[in-house]
Parts: sequence; structure tokens; C-alpha cells
Amino acid sequence: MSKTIIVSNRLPLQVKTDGKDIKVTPSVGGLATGMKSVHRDSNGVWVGWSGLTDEEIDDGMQAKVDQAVQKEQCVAVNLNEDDIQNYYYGFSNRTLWPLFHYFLEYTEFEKESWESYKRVNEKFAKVVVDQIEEGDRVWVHDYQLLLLPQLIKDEKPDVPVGFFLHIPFPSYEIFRTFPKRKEILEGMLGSDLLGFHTYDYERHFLSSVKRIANKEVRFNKITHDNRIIKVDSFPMGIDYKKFEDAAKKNQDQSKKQRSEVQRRLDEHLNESDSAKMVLSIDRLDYTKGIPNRIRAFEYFLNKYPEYQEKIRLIMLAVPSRSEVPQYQKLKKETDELVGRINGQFSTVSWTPIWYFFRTMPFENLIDLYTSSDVALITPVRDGMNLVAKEYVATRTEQDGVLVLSEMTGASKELGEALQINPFNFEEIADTLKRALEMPKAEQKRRMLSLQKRISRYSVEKWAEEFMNALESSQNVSQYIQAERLTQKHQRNILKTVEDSENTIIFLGYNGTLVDYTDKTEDKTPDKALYDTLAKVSQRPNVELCITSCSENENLQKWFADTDYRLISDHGAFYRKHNIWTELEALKTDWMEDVIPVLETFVDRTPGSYLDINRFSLAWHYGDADIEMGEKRVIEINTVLTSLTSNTDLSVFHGKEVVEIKSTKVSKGYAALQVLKEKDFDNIIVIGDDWTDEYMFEDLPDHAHSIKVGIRKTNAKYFVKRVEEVRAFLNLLG
Ligand code: GDG
Repeated sequence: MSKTIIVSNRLPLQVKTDGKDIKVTPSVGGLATGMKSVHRDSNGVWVGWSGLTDEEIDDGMQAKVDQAVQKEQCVAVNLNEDDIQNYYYGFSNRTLWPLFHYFLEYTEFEKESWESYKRVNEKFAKVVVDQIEEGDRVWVHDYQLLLLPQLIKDEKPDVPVGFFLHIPFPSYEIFRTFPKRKEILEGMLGSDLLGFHTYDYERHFLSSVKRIANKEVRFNKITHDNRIIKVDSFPMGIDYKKFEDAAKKNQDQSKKQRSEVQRRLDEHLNESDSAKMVLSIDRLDYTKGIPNRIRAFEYFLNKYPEYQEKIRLIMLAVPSRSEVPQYQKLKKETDELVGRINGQFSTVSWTPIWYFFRTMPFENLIDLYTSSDVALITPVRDGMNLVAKEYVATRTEQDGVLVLSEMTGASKELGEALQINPFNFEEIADTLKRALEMPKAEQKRRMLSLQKRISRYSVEKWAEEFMNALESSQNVSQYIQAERLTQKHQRNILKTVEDSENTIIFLGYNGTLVDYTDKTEDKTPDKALYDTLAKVSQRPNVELCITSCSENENLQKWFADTDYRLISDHGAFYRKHNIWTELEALKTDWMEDVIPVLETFVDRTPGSYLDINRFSLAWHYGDADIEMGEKRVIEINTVLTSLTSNTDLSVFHGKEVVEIKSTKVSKGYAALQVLKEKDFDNIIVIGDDWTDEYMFEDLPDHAHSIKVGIRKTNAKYFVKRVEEVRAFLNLLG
């Protein structure tokens, strides 16, 4: 039975050892909940680090750890102390985390930690690849494993790989500063589906893919390595029912059943009718806007002194990454700010900020959520922020107000929250006042809409949608009309050759018969190719016609010793029985008018250039800013269409090129002239680029047309690589 392999930095469990015994407890975080149906029900496997370093596990213990972890359907990746220091605290949390959250000033780049990051991603790849069986799929999570998708693809090209990024993807202007930007993108592009929390992260990623990795992007699809990669947003949800049920239970409990935390909260709330509580919960992280929040609260107490002694900010800050200096600095700053404000405003019976620096059990978390009039969530940058959603889920009476930073991914979905700019203290203070004074009816109206939306798109639904999208990303023919050329198709075509009186095979050259990676130079045919072509042409009823954009001198040089038909220069020249003819008396006087127009585009688009060929003009923008280039294409089309109407000129848009030429110069037109010479009852045509599309389109419907590569095509079939063309020709031979 096929399974899903989930991969994340940490396994969803806590492993404790007291020297001899191992204790494993499953953790109940959001991701683990969301993945439950994928992991448990489908017999899945979860690959990740157990939390214990190699140094903490002695020889005798390893087998026990593996066994205990296996019981939870998990497989551990073994990491040592050095990995944790360099890959985890180093590259993941001192480089990628600040960079992706726009903290350029905190972003350190050290070669050693980059090397370690690569090494650990390889360790993960090895474990994952070992687990893969026929029919399996892999879902990789988060910024610690950005190189993993490609490492898996290299080993298992046919296994579907999905990747989800839990943090923001920064804008191109930020991402481009990063020394290993290309390597990171290429690592991610090993996936078949890439998921982000929001559309903004998705478009930032696509922009970097276009501009840095120089890949073809159409809407949300990337063509890379003969695959189509889909990019989409999947806003992560929460286990809504779990929070709602826990809140209901909390409400129903008797006084005696209440926790110590709940009792303390009640004491404050019962002091007077106007007593209010404001809540914030986050990991102590500089992205969460904690100092901003405290300063804004101070500003609020000064600006609205009537709230003094009535309002309390409860701040739960969970310890996090305390080995990283910026986190130590933040801890110090937070302690000092809380101390200063409490020192300044406290009275005998009131302290404005209750500050907890620890984790709390789930039940206490619910005490906090259900007792607070306002949730004040102010990150300066946050991928999603699940706390905002959890607060909403626990408001069973539909009261309470969510004040939410517009810099969180969650703000895109939670339009009914009061949204603030976390850098604007005055706005935070005024919005807090508005929240505290909001009429109950308005609270209810907003809360109901929020709840309706969040309950619908739960974390289970999120995982399900991602998996469905991964499944459908496999179906390449969904995006292109052509069918993959199978063995059966090949045998059928071979049969038509055997049954025919006269077959002609039109073959593209660069990119069809020879690999064409260095696009600046034509490639000379190799011996194997000469042999293959010779074999095919020895069939008495078969003729070959090689069609190329190259100049006729080149083709003549390469195929001087053969009698193949040749079409060169995009279809302008034709060779038969070793005699070259110009297919049309081609005029070029139109170039005089068009060249100055295209030159203005060259001037206005840095990186673009004009190629003046014998019969055509081509404006290339592959090295220009790709987005600017695409904008210019629209302008060029408008200008040229008016200029070329009433002429036999046409404008073609290819990959990063706009070409203007006579309609009579095309491989399609040339191929039709060849067909007029003889009664060919069977036609095969194979090509790879946009100039070959004219043959696919112009040749009769019964032609067997095959495209090399998977870009949009008019051909009936497609193959992925040049080797497949050669293998097919060998079969015909
Ligand atoms: C990353 C991204 C993205 C917190 N304190 C306690 C506790 N929690 C739980 C909360 C919530 C979770 O931790 C925190 O989730 P967030 O989404 O707010 O933030 P990150 O940890 O930064 O997570 C973030 C997320 O990944 C998912 O993709 O939203 O943007 O940074 O569930 O309830 N739970 C318990 N005790 C605590 O003291 N039991």
C-alpha cells in the first residue's frame, strides 16, 4: 500500500532518556494534528530529528530509541552536537530565519554553517530515500529543509515531492541579497508542488524564481528540468474543534475544578465591572513584536489614564532558541521593559503586566484565551500566526476582540479583526481602546464571521487540500494537451511507417537531435547521431528532412555526405539532392522601418538586445529584468501590430524573444512546400522549440507530431529528452 512520508526538522514527539530507559510522548502541536490523517490513517511515516544528539545516545541506547520512535510510525535522522550548532542554531536560525523575516541586520552568513546545512539536508535525504517504496509520496516541511526536495528528486525522479514553507517568503529585493540564493531556489524546485501560507509569499517566491533562477513562470506554474512545478497558497488552519470543545469544558467547570491560573484570572476580573484583560501569547522571538507591544501598552496607559488599575496585559512568552545571541538580547530587553512599566505604574493592588516566561499546559492556555477581552497580537513579521485563530476558536459566546498585526499571514484571512501596523504605537493604543469599548453586538458580528471561516478551513482540511493538489500535480497532461509518447504509441507509429509507401520525417536539430544547453553555439552532430539517421534513411520508403533555424552553411557542412533534405534559416532555404534554393524571393526592405522601433525598446530595457538576421529581426530580453521584459512585450506587440498590418510580416513571441519576419519564412511553410513535391502518405514531425510549432500546426492532421519538452504545444505527443528522440529513431531504423 502506498504511503506518505512526512519530513520535518523535529519529529512530532518528545524523547526523554534517564540513562537507561527511553520515554517517548507524542506532541500535540498544530502540525502533528493536521498531519494525523495523513500520518496515522494512511500508514504513513514521519522522518525527523528525535531531539537527542548522537552524543546523548550511547551505543546501547540507539536501538531502543529507534524502536520507541518506530512505534509512533516515525523514523529518526541522527544529528550530532555539531549539526545542531551549525545547521540548526547556525544556518537555520541565524541566517534563514532572520532573512526570511526581513531582519537583514540579524542575518549572519558563515560558510561553515552553510556546509553543515547541506550535510544535514543530505542526511535527511538518505533516510527519506531509504523509506521510499513504489507509489509513495513525500511531503517536506519548512525552512530547515530547503535543499531536501531536489536531493530526493535526484535519487527518485518519479516520486511526487511536496514542500510547505511555514514562514514568510521574502520579497525579491530581500532574497537577492543572500549569497546562496540560487542554491536555495534550486533545492526547493526539486518539488512538484510548493505551498505557502499566503498569495504574497507565493508571488515573492515566483518573482525570485523568474529573476534569480531564470526559470519560465506562467501564472503559478514553473517549467524546470522538464517538469511543471505548481506553486499555490494553502493558509494553515487549526484543530478548531479541539479548542472549541476545551473552551466549552472550561466554561462548564465548577469553581472547585478551576485551575490555579483560572482562579487568579477570576480574581482580577471580579475586582470590578470595568476590569479588563488583554492577552498575548508567543514564542519569545524578535519577529513577534514583543517590545513594540509593551511600548504601545505603556503609551496607552499614559494616553488613557482612566484605564489604569482596570486593565491588565497578560503576556505569555515561551522560551525559544536561547542559544542564539539575538534571543538573549530580546529576553533582556523584554525583562527590562516589563520591569520599567510595572515599576512606574503599579499600585498596591494592581500590576499592569503579568509576564510569564515559560510554557503552560494546554488547559491553562485555554484559561487565558477564554478569560481575555482582547487578544493583542503584534508581530512585525509572522508566516501565519495560529494564536490569533486559536483565540477566535475559544470564544464560544462570540465576544472578545482580536487586534491583529497586518504583518501576519493570518491577517489576510481575518478581515474582521481590528488590524494594526505594529510599528505605529499610537495606532496600537487607539485600536486597543476601540477594542475595549466595542459594543457587544459588534463583537458578536465580527466574531461570528471569523469563526465561520476558521472552522471551515481547519488544519485537517489544509493537509487534505495540499495532498490533493500534490496528487493532481502529477498529471502533467492537465496543463498541456499533448500525450506522453509511450512504447505503445511508438509501435503504432512504426507500423504506419511499415505500411506506408512514402514516409517523410521532419526533424528539428538543436534541442531535438542534439542537446542544446549552450544556446550561443550550434552543436556539431556526434557519431551516434550520424549512425542513427543513416539507419532510418536506409529504409527504402523513408526520407528525412532536417529543419533548423541555423544558417545553411552549417547544415551543409554537417550533412554534406548525405542526401537528406535540409531546411535552414527558419525555413528560408531548402536543400534537395545537394542543391540549395531560396524558397521565396524574400524582401527585407521592411527592416528599415522596424529596426528603429525595436532600438527604442533596447534603449529602454537594459539587458535586452536586437538580433538582425538575414530575413528576420529578433528582440531578446532573456538578460533583462524578466518582469520588465514581459511588460515590454505587450507594448512591442501593440506597436508592431499597427506597423505590420497590411504587410506579410508577422510577430512571434517565443521564450524571452520577440521575432518579426515574413509570414513566408517559417518551418511550417517550408515543410508544406516539401510536401508538394511528392505524394507522402505518412508524415512524422519532431521538434522542440516554438519555431517547430508552425510545423505542428501547418502540417496535415494525420501527421504524427512529437514535441521535445513539456511547454505548451500543438503537437500530439511529447517526450522529455533528446535521448528519447534518438531511441525512437533507432526503433524506426
Ligand atoms: C511557525 C511560524 C506559523 C504557544 N505557547 C504555548 C503553546 N503555544 C502554541 C500555540 C500555537 C503555537 O504554539 C504557536 O504557533 P504560531 O503560529 O503562533 O507561531 P510559531 O511557533 O512561530 O510557528 C508561524 C506556524 O509555524 C504554523 O505554520 O503560523 O508563522 O512562525 O499553536 O497554541 N502551547 C502550549 N503551551 C504554551 O505555553 N501548550
